[in-house]
Amino acid sequence: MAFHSGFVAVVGNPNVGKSTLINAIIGKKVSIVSPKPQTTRNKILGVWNTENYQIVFVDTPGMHKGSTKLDDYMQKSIESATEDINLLLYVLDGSKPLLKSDLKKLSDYAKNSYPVFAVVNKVDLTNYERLFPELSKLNEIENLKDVFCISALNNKNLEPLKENIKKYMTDDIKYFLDDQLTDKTTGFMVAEAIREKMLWLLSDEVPHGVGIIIDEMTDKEKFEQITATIYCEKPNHKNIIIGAKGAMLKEIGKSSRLAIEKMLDKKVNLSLWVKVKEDWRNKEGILGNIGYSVDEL
Ligand SMILES: Nc1nc2c(ncn2[C@@H]2O[C@H](COP(=O)(O)OP(=O)(O)OP(=O)(O)O)[C@@H](O)[C@H]2O)c(=O)[nH]1
Ligand SMILES: [Mg+2]
Repeated sequence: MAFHSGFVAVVGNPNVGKSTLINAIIGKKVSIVSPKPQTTRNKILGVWNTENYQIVFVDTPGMHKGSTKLDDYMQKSIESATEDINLLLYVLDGSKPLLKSDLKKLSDYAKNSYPVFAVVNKVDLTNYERLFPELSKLNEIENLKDVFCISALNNKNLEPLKENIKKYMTDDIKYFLDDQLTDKTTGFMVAEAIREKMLWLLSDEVPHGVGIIIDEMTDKEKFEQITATIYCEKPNHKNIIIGAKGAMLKEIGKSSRLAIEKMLDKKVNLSLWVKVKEDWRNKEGILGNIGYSVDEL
């Protein structure tokens, strides 16, 4: 059988399960996941290799309206993710009523030259009696190639989706080496692992105002020395991140370290520092330093 490859952009509202879906298809963790919206901030490529296919998934931030420069960057990431693709997956949360705005965005995407699938996720949280009338609304969208009902979290119904994705992979170029899982650096993955733990451990706006810079990653043979600075927006956020007698920072450090050790398959010594940079999400310079540079899109 001939070799085929291609790019699949994955878009949708925040928190619908885009990153969970990509991780489930690839079978490895490429993109962080949390119950909070706006978990993904970058365009992240995740490579799925099979014997005859190389399929590059493009994870994107959830579509949302926001006023900071970081929000602008996230919006631009979505736009640049849909350039030169072979297929687009529009992910919806099947446990919630279908929004008019979703139907509008879906039909706009369906007007493009690439094929579009609607992927209704989280069907484990609902029943088909409720879902069917919603699905009929999707059937009215012109040019929509197909609709899939899945549960990314439970790996349910992924096979038909995966098989149909393959049908649209028409390139014959190997874009990535077999062992390359993503376009991102190890430093980026480490910073994301820390941010993921913070999204799970901290509430409300605190983790949304967090940005991480890896200051040092040194191979010390028996372990990896990693030093990172956590930037937050306000002095009281810094107090929350550190916690009483440093308890929260200790917890963040421990859970991040375990995740990073698993990722690097190596012991890790993780030193975390917390600094305040007022309103950094609106500061071009620091945005670029933290990994949100528009020039790199
Ligand atoms: N019950 C259920 N939960 C799911 C499913 N898929 C994802 N989730 C949960 O939904 C939440 C959001 O998942 P993510 O994968 O981070 O969603 P996302 O669309 O990438 O979110 P953003 O990056 O913020 O746009 C997490 O708590 C997931 O565990 C599913 O099929 N069923
Ligand atoms: Mg995501």
